[in-house]
Amino acid sequence: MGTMNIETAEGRLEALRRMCTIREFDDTASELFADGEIPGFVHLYIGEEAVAVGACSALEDDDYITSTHRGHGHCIAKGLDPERMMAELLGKRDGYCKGKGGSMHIADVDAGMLGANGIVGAGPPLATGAALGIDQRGEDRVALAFFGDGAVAQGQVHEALNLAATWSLPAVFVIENNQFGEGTPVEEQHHLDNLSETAEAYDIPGITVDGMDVTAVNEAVAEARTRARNGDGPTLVEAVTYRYRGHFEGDPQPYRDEEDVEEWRERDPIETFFQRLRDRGEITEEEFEAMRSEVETTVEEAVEYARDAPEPEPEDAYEDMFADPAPEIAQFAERLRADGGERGGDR
Ligand SMILES: Cc1ncc(C[n+]2csc(CCOP(=O)(O)OP(=O)(O)O)c2C)c(N)n1
Ligand SMILES: [Mg+2]
Repeated sequence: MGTMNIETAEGRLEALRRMCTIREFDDTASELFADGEIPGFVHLYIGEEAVAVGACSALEDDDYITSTHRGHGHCIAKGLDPERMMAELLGKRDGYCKGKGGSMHIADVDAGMLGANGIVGAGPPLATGAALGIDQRGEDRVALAFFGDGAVAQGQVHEALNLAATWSLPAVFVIENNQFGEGTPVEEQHHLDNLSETAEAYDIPGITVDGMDVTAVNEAVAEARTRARNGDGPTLVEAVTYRYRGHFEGDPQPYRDEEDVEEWRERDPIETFFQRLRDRGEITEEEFEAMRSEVETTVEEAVEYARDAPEPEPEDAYEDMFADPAPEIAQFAERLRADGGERGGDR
Protein backbone atom coordinates (compact mmCIF):
# COMPACT_ATOMS: atom_id res chain seq x y z
CA MET A 1 0.00 0.00 0.00
CA GLY A 2 2.45 2.61 1.15
CA THR A 3 1.88 5.85 -0.74
CA MET A 4 -0.55 4.24 -3.19
CA ASN A 5 -3.35 2.78 -1.06
CA ILE A 6 -6.09 2.27 -3.61
CA GLU A 7 -8.69 1.80 -0.91
CA THR A 8 -8.65 5.62 -0.70
CA ALA A 9 -9.70 8.07 -3.44
CA GLU A 10 -6.30 9.76 -3.17
CA GLY A 11 -4.51 6.45 -3.61
CA ARG A 12 -6.66 5.57 -6.64
CA LEU A 13 -5.69 8.85 -8.31
CA GLU A 14 -2.03 8.11 -7.57
CA ALA A 15 -2.45 4.66 -9.16
CA LEU A 16 -3.98 6.29 -12.25
CA ARG A 17 -1.13 8.80 -12.38
CA ARG A 18 1.49 6.07 -12.15
CA MET A 19 -0.16 4.11 -14.96
CA CYS A 20 -0.15 7.29 -17.08
CA THR A 21 3.50 7.88 -16.17
CA ILE A 22 4.47 4.38 -17.32
CA ARG A 23 2.60 4.91 -20.62
CA GLU A 24 4.18 8.31 -21.23
CA PHE A 25 7.66 7.16 -20.20
CA ASP A 26 7.55 4.19 -22.56
CA ASP A 27 5.94 6.13 -25.44
CA THR A 28 8.83 8.55 -25.08
CA ALA A 29 11.41 5.75 -24.83
CA SER A 30 9.98 4.38 -28.08
CA GLU A 31 10.58 7.72 -29.83
CA LEU A 32 14.06 8.15 -28.36
CA PHE A 33 14.99 4.63 -29.42
CA ALA A 34 13.74 5.26 -32.98
CA ASP A 35 15.88 8.42 -33.05
CA GLY A 36 18.97 6.47 -31.99
CA GLU A 37 19.28 8.14 -28.58
CA ILE A 38 19.03 4.90 -26.59
CA PRO A 39 21.76 2.31 -27.04
CA GLY A 40 21.03 -1.42 -26.75
CA PHE A 41 17.59 -2.97 -26.53
CA VAL A 42 14.37 -1.65 -25.06
CA HIS A 43 11.29 -3.72 -24.20
CA LEU A 44 8.24 -1.59 -23.45
CA TYR A 45 5.49 -2.13 -20.89
CA ILE A 46 2.71 -0.28 -22.75
CA GLY A 47 -0.63 -2.10 -22.28
CA GLU A 48 0.50 -3.91 -19.13
CA GLU A 49 0.38 -0.95 -16.73
CA ALA A 50 -2.38 -2.39 -14.51
CA VAL A 51 -0.19 -5.34 -13.55
CA ALA A 52 2.76 -3.41 -12.12
CA VAL A 53 0.59 -0.71 -10.54
CA GLY A 54 -2.03 -3.17 -9.25
CA ALA A 55 0.65 -5.30 -7.62
CA CYS A 56 2.80 -2.47 -6.22
CA SER A 57 -0.26 -0.69 -4.81
CA ALA A 58 -0.78 -3.78 -2.65
CA LEU A 59 2.77 -3.57 -1.26
CA GLU A 60 4.31 -1.49 1.49
CA ASP A 61 7.12 0.87 0.51
CA ASP A 62 9.83 -1.30 2.03
CA ASP A 63 8.71 -4.54 0.36
CA TYR A 64 11.00 -5.91 -2.34
CA ILE A 65 10.25 -6.55 -5.99
CA THR A 66 12.23 -8.30 -8.70
CA SER A 67 11.67 -7.42 -12.32
CA THR A 68 12.28 -8.59 -15.88
CA HIS A 69 13.76 -7.37 -19.16
CA ARG A 70 10.48 -5.38 -19.51
CA GLY A 71 11.02 -3.47 -16.29
CA HIS A 72 10.19 0.23 -16.73
CA GLY A 73 6.63 -0.26 -15.48
CA HIS A 74 7.79 -2.09 -12.36
CA CYS A 75 10.26 0.70 -11.57
CA ILE A 76 7.71 3.50 -11.93
CA ALA A 77 5.06 1.55 -10.02
CA LYS A 78 7.58 1.04 -7.17
CA GLY A 79 8.16 4.79 -7.06
CA LEU A 80 11.52 5.13 -8.80
CA ASP A 81 12.51 8.49 -10.23
CA PRO A 82 11.85 8.89 -14.00
CA GLU A 83 14.86 11.24 -14.30
CA ARG A 84 17.37 8.69 -13.07
CA MET A 85 15.60 5.96 -15.07
CA MET A 86 15.82 7.97 -18.28
CA ALA A 87 19.46 8.81 -17.57
CA GLU A 88 20.11 5.07 -17.26
CA LEU A 89 18.38 4.38 -20.58
CA LEU A 90 20.59 6.98 -22.24
CA GLY A 91 23.72 5.48 -20.65
CA LYS A 92 24.45 8.52 -18.48
CA ARG A 93 26.37 8.74 -15.23
CA ASP A 94 23.37 10.06 -13.25
CA GLY A 95 21.37 6.92 -14.06
CA TYR A 96 20.43 4.32 -11.43
CA CYS A 97 23.43 2.17 -12.40
CA LYS A 98 25.65 5.11 -13.40
CA GLY A 99 24.74 4.52 -17.04
CA LYS A 100 26.42 1.14 -17.13
CA GLY A 101 23.30 -1.04 -17.01
CA GLY A 102 20.73 0.47 -19.33
CA SER A 103 17.06 -0.42 -19.60
CA MET A 104 17.46 -4.08 -18.62
CA HIS A 105 19.46 -3.47 -15.44
CA ILE A 106 17.74 -0.68 -13.55
CA ALA A 107 17.94 -1.39 -9.83
CA ASP A 108 17.45 0.62 -6.64
CA VAL A 109 17.91 -1.54 -3.60
CA ASP A 110 16.98 1.32 -1.23
CA ALA A 111 13.59 1.55 -2.94
CA GLY A 112 13.18 -2.23 -2.74
CA MET A 113 13.65 -2.65 -6.49
CA LEU A 114 16.12 -5.53 -6.74
CA GLY A 115 16.64 -5.16 -10.44
CA ALA A 116 15.43 -5.53 -13.97
CA ASN A 117 16.96 -8.65 -15.45
CA GLY A 118 18.08 -9.79 -18.88
CA ILE A 119 17.85 -13.44 -17.90
CA VAL A 120 14.34 -14.79 -18.37
CA GLY A 121 13.21 -16.46 -15.14
CA ALA A 122 15.99 -15.02 -12.98
CA GLY A 123 13.71 -12.87 -10.81
CA PRO A 124 11.88 -15.59 -8.84
CA PRO A 125 15.05 -17.08 -7.28
CA LEU A 126 16.09 -13.56 -6.24
CA ALA A 127 12.68 -13.01 -4.65
CA THR A 128 12.87 -16.35 -2.85
CA GLY A 129 16.33 -15.35 -1.59
CA ALA A 130 15.09 -11.94 -0.47
CA ALA A 131 12.12 -13.61 1.25
CA LEU A 132 14.49 -16.00 3.03
CA GLY A 133 16.48 -12.98 4.24
CA ILE A 134 13.29 -11.30 5.47
CA ASP A 135 12.34 -14.49 7.29
CA GLN A 136 15.78 -14.94 8.89
CA ARG A 137 15.88 -11.34 10.09
CA GLY A 138 12.28 -11.48 11.30
CA GLU A 139 11.26 -8.42 9.28
CA ASP A 140 7.73 -7.33 8.42
CA ARG A 141 8.15 -7.32 4.64
CA VAL A 142 7.50 -9.45 1.57
CA ALA A 143 9.37 -10.04 -1.70
CA LEU A 144 7.39 -10.10 -4.94
CA ALA A 145 8.66 -11.43 -8.28
CA PHE A 146 7.23 -10.32 -11.61
CA PHE A 147 7.93 -12.74 -14.46
CA GLY A 148 6.51 -13.48 -17.89
CA ASP A 149 4.52 -16.36 -19.35
CA GLY A 150 7.77 -17.22 -21.15
CA ALA A 151 9.50 -17.76 -17.81
CA VAL A 152 6.90 -20.08 -16.27
CA ALA A 153 8.49 -23.28 -17.63
CA GLN A 154 12.04 -22.24 -16.66
CA GLY A 155 13.71 -24.64 -14.22
CA GLN A 156 14.89 -21.97 -11.84
CA VAL A 157 11.36 -20.60 -11.49
CA HIS A 158 10.24 -24.00 -10.22
CA GLU A 159 13.16 -24.24 -7.83
CA ALA A 160 12.20 -20.82 -6.49
CA LEU A 161 8.52 -21.74 -6.10
CA ASN A 162 9.37 -25.05 -4.47
CA LEU A 163 11.70 -23.58 -1.84
CA ALA A 164 9.43 -20.63 -1.08
CA ALA A 165 6.52 -23.05 -0.61
CA THR A 166 8.52 -25.61 1.40
CA TRP A 167 9.90 -22.99 3.76
CA SER A 168 6.64 -20.91 3.84
CA LEU A 169 8.56 -17.81 2.87
CA PRO A 170 6.95 -14.33 2.63
CA ALA A 171 7.04 -14.28 -1.18
CA VAL A 172 4.50 -13.42 -3.88
CA PHE A 173 4.90 -14.59 -7.48
CA VAL A 174 3.19 -12.63 -10.25
CA ILE A 175 3.04 -14.05 -13.76
CA GLU A 176 2.55 -11.38 -16.41
CA ASN A 177 0.81 -13.40 -19.09
CA ASN A 178 1.00 -10.95 -21.98
CA GLN A 179 0.16 -13.71 -24.49
CA PHE A 180 3.64 -14.07 -25.97
CA GLY A 181 7.19 -15.10 -25.18
CA GLU A 182 9.01 -13.20 -27.94
CA GLY A 183 6.95 -14.33 -30.98
CA THR A 184 5.55 -17.56 -29.51
CA PRO A 185 1.88 -17.42 -28.42
CA VAL A 186 1.26 -18.63 -24.88
CA GLU A 187 -0.84 -21.62 -26.04
CA GLU A 188 2.16 -22.90 -28.01
CA GLN A 189 4.39 -22.65 -24.94
CA HIS A 190 2.25 -24.34 -22.29
CA HIS A 191 -0.16 -27.23 -21.89
CA LEU A 192 -2.06 -25.44 -19.11
CA ASP A 193 -4.79 -22.93 -19.96
CA ASN A 194 -4.39 -21.07 -16.70
CA LEU A 195 -0.73 -20.69 -15.82
CA SER A 196 -1.68 -20.17 -12.17
CA GLU A 197 -2.49 -23.90 -12.03
CA THR A 198 1.27 -24.38 -11.80
CA ALA A 199 0.71 -23.59 -8.10
CA GLU A 200 -0.97 -26.98 -7.58
CA ALA A 201 2.38 -28.74 -7.98
CA TYR A 202 3.63 -26.86 -4.91
CA ASP A 203 0.39 -26.97 -2.91
CA ILE A 204 0.14 -23.20 -2.75
CA PRO A 205 -2.79 -21.00 -3.85
CA GLY A 206 -2.86 -20.01 -7.52
CA ILE A 207 -5.23 -17.44 -8.97
CA THR A 208 -5.76 -16.02 -12.46
CA VAL A 209 -6.99 -12.42 -12.62
CA ASP A 210 -7.77 -9.82 -15.28
CA GLY A 211 -4.44 -8.07 -15.75
CA MET A 212 -6.11 -5.18 -17.56
CA ASP A 213 -7.93 -4.30 -14.33
CA VAL A 214 -5.74 -2.59 -11.75
CA THR A 215 -8.24 -3.26 -8.95
CA ALA A 216 -8.40 -7.00 -9.68
CA VAL A 217 -4.60 -7.28 -9.61
CA ASN A 218 -4.45 -5.19 -6.44
CA GLU A 219 -6.98 -7.40 -4.62
CA ALA A 220 -5.24 -10.64 -5.56
CA VAL A 221 -1.80 -9.35 -4.54
CA ALA A 222 -3.13 -7.78 -1.33
CA GLU A 223 -4.52 -11.16 -0.30
CA ALA A 224 -1.26 -12.85 -1.29
CA ARG A 225 0.70 -10.34 0.77
CA THR A 226 -1.49 -10.90 3.84
CA ARG A 227 -1.03 -14.63 3.47
CA ALA A 228 2.74 -14.23 3.11
CA ARG A 229 2.92 -12.00 6.19
CA ASN A 230 0.80 -14.44 8.20
CA GLY A 231 3.49 -17.05 7.68
CA ASP A 232 1.33 -19.07 5.28
CA GLY A 233 3.81 -18.92 2.41
CA PRO A 234 3.71 -17.82 -1.21
CA THR A 235 0.87 -17.36 -3.70
CA LEU A 236 1.07 -17.55 -7.49
CA VAL A 237 -0.96 -14.82 -9.19
CA GLU A 238 -1.40 -14.88 -12.96
CA ALA A 239 -2.37 -11.50 -14.46
CA VAL A 240 -3.73 -11.86 -17.99
CA THR A 241 -2.65 -8.88 -20.04
CA TYR A 242 -1.29 -7.80 -23.41
CA ARG A 243 1.68 -5.91 -24.74
CA TYR A 244 0.74 -3.34 -27.36
CA ARG A 245 4.29 -2.87 -28.67
CA GLY A 246 6.52 -5.52 -30.21
CA HIS A 247 8.68 -7.78 -28.07
CA PHE A 248 11.47 -5.21 -28.46
CA GLU A 249 11.47 -1.87 -30.23
CA GLY A 250 12.07 -2.68 -33.89
CA ASP A 251 10.32 -6.07 -33.72
CA PRO A 252 8.55 -6.55 -37.11
CA GLN A 253 5.86 -8.67 -35.32
CA PRO A 254 5.09 -11.24 -38.02
CA TYR A 255 3.33 -13.34 -35.36
CA ARG A 256 0.23 -11.15 -34.89
CA ASP A 257 -2.17 -8.74 -36.61
CA GLU A 258 -2.78 -5.13 -35.74
CA GLU A 259 -6.48 -6.05 -35.19
CA ASP A 260 -5.48 -8.24 -32.24
CA VAL A 261 -3.82 -5.24 -30.62
CA GLU A 262 -6.88 -3.08 -31.34
CA GLU A 263 -9.15 -5.64 -29.69
CA TRP A 264 -7.14 -5.53 -26.45
CA ARG A 265 -6.95 -1.74 -26.61
CA GLU A 266 -10.73 -1.67 -26.18
CA ARG A 267 -10.09 -2.75 -22.59
CA ASP A 268 -7.20 -0.38 -22.13
CA PRO A 269 -6.22 -0.46 -18.44
CA ILE A 270 -5.76 3.30 -18.11
CA GLU A 271 -8.93 4.27 -19.97
CA THR A 272 -11.12 1.77 -18.10
CA PHE A 273 -9.75 2.77 -14.70
CA PHE A 274 -10.21 6.45 -15.52
CA GLN A 275 -13.82 5.82 -16.58
CA ARG A 276 -14.50 3.94 -13.37
CA LEU A 277 -13.12 6.78 -11.25
CA ARG A 278 -14.99 9.37 -13.31
CA ASP A 279 -18.26 7.47 -12.88
CA ARG A 280 -17.65 7.43 -9.13
CA GLY A 281 -17.17 11.20 -9.22
CA GLU A 282 -13.50 10.98 -8.20
CA ILE A 283 -12.06 12.71 -11.27
CA THR A 284 -13.43 14.79 -14.16
CA GLU A 285 -12.37 14.69 -17.83
CA GLU A 286 -10.63 18.05 -17.29
CA GLU A 287 -8.75 16.83 -14.23
CA PHE A 288 -7.64 13.75 -16.15
CA GLU A 289 -6.38 15.96 -19.00
CA ALA A 290 -4.48 18.04 -16.46
CA MET A 291 -3.02 14.89 -14.89
CA ARG A 292 -1.86 13.70 -18.29
CA SER A 293 -0.22 16.98 -19.14
CA GLU A 294 1.58 17.01 -15.76
CA VAL A 295 2.84 13.52 -16.50
CA GLU A 296 3.99 14.68 -19.95
CA THR A 297 5.96 17.46 -18.29
CA THR A 298 7.50 15.02 -15.79
CA VAL A 299 8.72 12.80 -18.62
CA GLU A 300 9.92 15.74 -20.75
CA GLU A 301 11.92 16.94 -17.76
CA ALA A 302 13.33 13.44 -17.33
CA VAL A 303 14.52 13.50 -20.95
CA GLU A 304 16.12 16.93 -20.48
CA TYR A 305 17.82 15.74 -17.31
CA ALA A 306 19.11 12.62 -19.05
CA ARG A 307 20.35 14.52 -22.11
CA ASP A 308 22.22 17.01 -19.91
CA ALA A 309 23.79 14.34 -17.70
CA PRO A 310 27.46 13.43 -18.30
CA GLU A 311 28.65 10.18 -19.88
CA PRO A 312 30.43 7.74 -17.57
CA GLU A 313 34.23 7.79 -17.86
CA PRO A 314 35.92 4.71 -19.38
CA GLU A 315 37.85 4.20 -16.17
CA ASP A 316 34.54 3.86 -14.26
CA ALA A 317 33.86 0.62 -16.16
CA TYR A 318 35.04 -1.66 -13.35
CA GLU A 319 33.67 0.41 -10.46
CA ASP A 320 30.71 -1.15 -8.62
CA MET A 321 31.09 -4.41 -10.53
CA PHE A 322 32.69 -6.75 -7.99
CA ALA A 323 32.57 -6.73 -4.18
CA ASP A 324 36.05 -8.23 -4.23
CA PRO A 325 37.59 -8.17 -7.72
CA ALA A 326 39.98 -10.92 -8.83
CA PRO A 327 43.60 -9.63 -9.00
CA GLU A 328 43.65 -9.57 -12.85
CA ILE A 329 40.47 -7.51 -12.90
CA ALA A 330 41.79 -5.14 -10.23
CA GLN A 331 45.03 -4.70 -12.23
CA PHE A 332 43.18 -4.05 -15.47
CA ALA A 333 40.87 -1.56 -13.75
CA GLU A 334 43.93 0.19 -12.33
CA ARG A 335 45.45 0.47 -15.81
CA LEU A 336 42.22 1.88 -17.19
CA ARG A 337 42.20 4.42 -14.39
CA ALA A 338 45.81 5.36 -15.11
CA ASP A 339 45.40 5.92 -18.86
CA GLY A 340 41.68 6.75 -19.13
CA GLY A 341 41.02 3.75 -21.37
CA GLU A 342 43.35 4.98 -24.11
CA ARG A 343 45.13 1.67 -24.37
CA GLY A 344 42.03 -0.02 -25.76
CA GLY A 345 42.18 -3.74 -26.38
CA ASP A 346 45.76 -4.80 -25.63
CA ARG A 347 44.56 -7.52 -23.32
C1 LIG B 1 17.40 -17.67 -19.97
C2 LIG B 1 16.99 -16.87 -21.18
N1 LIG B 1 16.51 -17.52 -22.26
C3 LIG B 1 16.15 -16.82 -23.37
C4 LIG B 1 16.29 -15.45 -23.39
C5 LIG B 1 15.87 -14.64 -24.61
N2 LIG B 1 14.58 -13.98 -24.34
C6 LIG B 1 14.55 -12.69 -23.95
S1 LIG B 1 12.98 -12.17 -23.63
C7 LIG B 1 12.35 -13.68 -24.04
C8 LIG B 1 10.87 -13.92 -23.98
C9 LIG B 1 10.34 -13.76 -22.62
O1 LIG B 1 8.95 -13.88 -22.63
P1 LIG B 1 8.12 -13.58 -21.35
O2 LIG B 1 8.78 -14.21 -20.17
O3 LIG B 1 6.72 -13.97 -21.64
O4 LIG B 1 8.25 -12.01 -21.15
P2 LIG B 1 7.69 -10.84 -22.09
O5 LIG B 1 8.79 -10.51 -23.05
O6 LIG B 1 6.49 -11.34 -22.78
O7 LIG B 1 7.41 -9.72 -21.15
C10 LIG B 1 13.35 -14.57 -24.39
C11 LIG B 1 13.13 -15.97 -24.80
C12 LIG B 1 16.81 -14.81 -22.24
N3 LIG B 1 16.95 -13.49 -22.19
N4 LIG B 1 17.14 -15.53 -21.14
MG1 LIG C 1 5.19 -12.84 -22.30
